Amino acid sequence: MGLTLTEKILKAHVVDGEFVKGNEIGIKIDQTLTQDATGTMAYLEFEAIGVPRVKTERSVAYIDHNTLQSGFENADDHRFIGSVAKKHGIYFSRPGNGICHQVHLERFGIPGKTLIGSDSHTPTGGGIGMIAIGAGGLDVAVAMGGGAYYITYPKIVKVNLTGKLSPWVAAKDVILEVLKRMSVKGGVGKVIEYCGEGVKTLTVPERATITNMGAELGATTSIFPSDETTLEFLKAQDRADAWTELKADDDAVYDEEINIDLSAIVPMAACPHSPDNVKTVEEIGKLKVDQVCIGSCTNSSFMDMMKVAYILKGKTVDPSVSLAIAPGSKQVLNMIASNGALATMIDAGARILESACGPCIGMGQSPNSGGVSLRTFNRNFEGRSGTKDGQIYLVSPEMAAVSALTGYLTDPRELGDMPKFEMPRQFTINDNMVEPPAPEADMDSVEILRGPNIKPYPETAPLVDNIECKVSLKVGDNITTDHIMPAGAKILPLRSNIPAISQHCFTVCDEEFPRRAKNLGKSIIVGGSNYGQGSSREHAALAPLYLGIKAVVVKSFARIHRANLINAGILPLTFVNEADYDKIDQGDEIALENVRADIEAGKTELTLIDKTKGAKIPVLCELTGRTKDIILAGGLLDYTRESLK
Ligand code: MIC
Ligand code: SF4
Repeated sequence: MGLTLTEKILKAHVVDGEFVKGNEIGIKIDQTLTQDATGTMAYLEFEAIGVPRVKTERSVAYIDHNTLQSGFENADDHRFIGSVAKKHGIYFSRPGNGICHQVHLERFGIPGKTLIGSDSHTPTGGGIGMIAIGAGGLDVAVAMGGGAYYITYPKIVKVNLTGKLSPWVAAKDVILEVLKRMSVKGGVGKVIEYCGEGVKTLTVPERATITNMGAELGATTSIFPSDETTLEFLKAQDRADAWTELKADDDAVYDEEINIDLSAIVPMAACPHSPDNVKTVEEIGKLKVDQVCIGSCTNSSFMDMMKVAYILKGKTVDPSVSLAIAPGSKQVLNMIASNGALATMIDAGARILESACGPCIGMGQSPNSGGVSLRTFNRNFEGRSGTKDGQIYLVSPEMAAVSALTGYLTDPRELGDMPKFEMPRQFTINDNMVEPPAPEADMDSVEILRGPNIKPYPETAPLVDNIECKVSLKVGDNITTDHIMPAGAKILPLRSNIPAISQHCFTVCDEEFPRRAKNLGKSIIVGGSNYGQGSSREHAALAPLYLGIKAVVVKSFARIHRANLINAGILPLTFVNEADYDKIDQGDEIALENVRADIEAGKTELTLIDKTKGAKIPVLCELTGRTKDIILAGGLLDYTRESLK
C-alpha cells in the first residue's frame, strides 16, 4: 500500500511510538522558529531546560509581532531574544526583516524537513512540502534541546485540485472555500494534503497562502507536494540545492477526500467574527468599507504586492477609506521599492507599514467604532483588531485593493481583463538582517540581556490527590485564545511577565475573572466545543496556571491549546455526555477525588462531583503514557527537567 506525502515525511522522522493511525508518535524536528510574542517565554523555558546549544539543524528567532515600541518592554524582549539566540546557536532575524512565516519560506524552509514554530501559522512551510506545525513555546524549547515533538498520527485528507483559477480569483478564495466546507473545527486531528492536476497551476506563494490559513481549520498542518514549481521558487531564492521532489504514491490511501474545481471558485469573504463564516460578494450585498489592510503572513508576498500595485496604479484610495499595506518581508519591500510598485501604492494614498504582523495582531490600525475593515489576514475573531465592535472581513489582496478604491466591498472580477503576473526568476537576496549565532567556542562570553519586565516561568507543582474548588468561569462554544489571553498593543508587551499579563486573562468575556480566580486561589473553568481555537500562545495556559486554574472541562478542545494546558500541568477534561455542560454553573463547588491515583492507574474516565447540584458528572481525561507523566509531574518543564536528570 502506498504512502501519502505526509506519511512519507513523518515516517522518516518518527523516533518514538508505533507508526500506527491514531497513536501518539514522537517526531524528530529538523528546524524551529519562534516569534517575539511567544519567543521570550520559549527561550526562558529553553534556558530552564539547561541545554547549552540547540540540537536542531536550523533554529531561527524572528522579531515581527511586538514591533510597536510604546514603552521599554518590547525593545527589552527583542534584546533578550537576540542575546539568547547568539549564545545558544540560533539565527536571529532582526526587527524589520519581516514576518516569520514569510521569511522562513523565502530563506530557510526545506522540502521534506520537519519544522515546529511557536506560532499557529507555521504550516505556511507546507507550501514547499515541509511538515510544518504550530506548537506551544515549551514544545519548541524542548525540540531545540533535541527532544522529539509529539503528535497524534493524523488522519490525512486529500484535497484534489482540478482546473485553474479564473482571473482575479485568488488562493485566498481557495482556502476560504475549504473553510466554508470544513469549518473552524473540521481539521482537528487531520493533515490536509493538496494533490491533483490543479496543484501545478498554483505558485509557491499561493500554496503558502492556502497552507497558512489551514491553521483556521484546526488542522495539524497542510502540505503541498514539492515539484518543478517549488524548484523554480527555490532557484529564484538561490537555494536550488535545498530542493527534492516529493509527492504521495499513486496508490496512497487517504482517510477523506475533497474535490475542488479551481475554475468554479469565485471571490469570497469570511464575515465577522469567524474565518469559516464565508460568503460570496453577492451574498453579502452592498457593504460600505471604512478600512482596508493588506499584509500578514497569509497575503504579503511579492506577487500579492504586485497585484495590489497594479490595481492601485494611477488611482486614489476612496476618501472614506483608510488603506494600510504591510509588505511581508524586507525582501518583498526591497523589491517593490526597486521596481516602482511601492511608489504606485504611496501615490494612490496607501499608508505603508513596516514589514511585520502589525494590524493582524492589533498592533496599531484598529478600525473606527463599528467600522468595517477588509483585511487580507487569516483571523477575524471579535475584538482582535483592537476595536471591540469592529467588523472584520477576510478577503484576497485583489478584493481588498479594488474595494479600497470604490469604498464598497467589490468583486475584483469587475476589473475586467487580468494581465499575467510572472513570478520573479530571481529574488533580491540580502540576509544582512539575519544575525548568525556566536561560534560554540565563544558562547560563554555572550551576556544575556534581561529587562526588568522579564519574569520567570510561573510556579508549578505535581498533581495532587484531590481537587476541591469552585468553577470560576463558564463560557460557551468556539472560545478563541484571543478571548482567553487577548493580544493587541497594550497587552502584548506583557508576554514575558505572566503575573502582569494574567490580569487580562478572559477580560473580553468577563472583566472580573482574573481577580475572582486569584482570590479563589484554585478553581476550574467550564467551556463548550472547540475551546482554545486560534493561536499557539501558551500564555492562554500559563495565565490560567498563574491564576490557580487546576482543570478545564469542555465539550472539545482545539489541538494546540489542549497540548499547552497539559504542558502547563492543567488537567484537560471533556464531558462524556455533552449535555452535562448544562448541569454545571459558574460558582458551583466541585470535587475531583483521587485524581492522581486514578490517572496514575491509567483510568481515562473520572468523576467530577458537582457538590452544589449534588450531581456526579463523568469526564474524560485521555492521556497517553507521556502526557500522563507530564500531568503528574506538574507540566512539561518539570517533566523534561526530571527526564534530563
Ligand atoms: C496570532 O496570529 O494569533 C499569533 C499572534 O501569531 C499567535 C501567536 C501569539 O499569540 O503570539 C499564533 O497564531 O500562534
Ligand atoms: Fe503575525 Fe498575523 Fe501571521 Fe499571527 S497571523 S503570525 S499575528 S501576521
